[in-house]
Amino acid sequence: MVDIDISYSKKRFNEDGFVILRHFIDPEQVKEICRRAEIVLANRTEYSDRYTNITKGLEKVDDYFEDLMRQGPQVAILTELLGTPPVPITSSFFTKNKASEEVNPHSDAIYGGVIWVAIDPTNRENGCLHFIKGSHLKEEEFSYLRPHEPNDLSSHPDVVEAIMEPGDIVFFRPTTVHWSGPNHNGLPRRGFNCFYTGDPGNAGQEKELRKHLA
Ligand SMILES: O=C(O)CCC(=O)C(=O)O
Ligand SMILES: [Fe+2]
Repeated sequence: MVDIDISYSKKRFNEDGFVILRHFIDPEQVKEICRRAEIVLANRTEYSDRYTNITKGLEKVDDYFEDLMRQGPQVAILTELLGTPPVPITSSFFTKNKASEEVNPHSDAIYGGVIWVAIDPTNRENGCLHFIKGSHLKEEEFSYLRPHEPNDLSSHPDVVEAIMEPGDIVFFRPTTVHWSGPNHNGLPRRGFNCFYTGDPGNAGQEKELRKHLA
């Protein structure tokens, strides 16, 4: 892990609704996440009706992911960013092999925080994440968005392309609007995500909500 300017990261997280930290997960751990997630994917028997490319609940299949959600290096940072210890809900793997596997603009939930770790280099060509800066402060304006409904926000003035290298991590507020476009060049684009709620009182509710969101 590299040196982190926590007050700058907090500022970005609070003002923009997300912050990217470079080289956060060390290469050996990125490989291990990928190796174990690929095993879960190879053995899965249940598929989401809407998405072929999202596998949730990795922690139910492999305790490694339960430990990583609870004790990984992201937990200390997220605690700082949220000002409260995050409550882990689920961890997921997002692949993107076909151009059709788009995740349309959406927000994830109301409370807590989300992390997404790049397993492969990701950019516009293979369908990187995009965020609308500051959208977490405009919940009403974006409340119509659903991950399965196309809405083109690509020319929004506050859009940011999250170009990332393996081991880079993005921390974002679940209310920050985000999406990922088509994979144009077919290069692998895998990401590991953990979703946390910030308020233990909401854990059950958020788990329910998370079932329906990307
Ligand atoms: O990786 C993707 O394509 C979408 C990720 C996402 O929606 C999330 O991490 O909440
Ligand atoms: Fe999402």
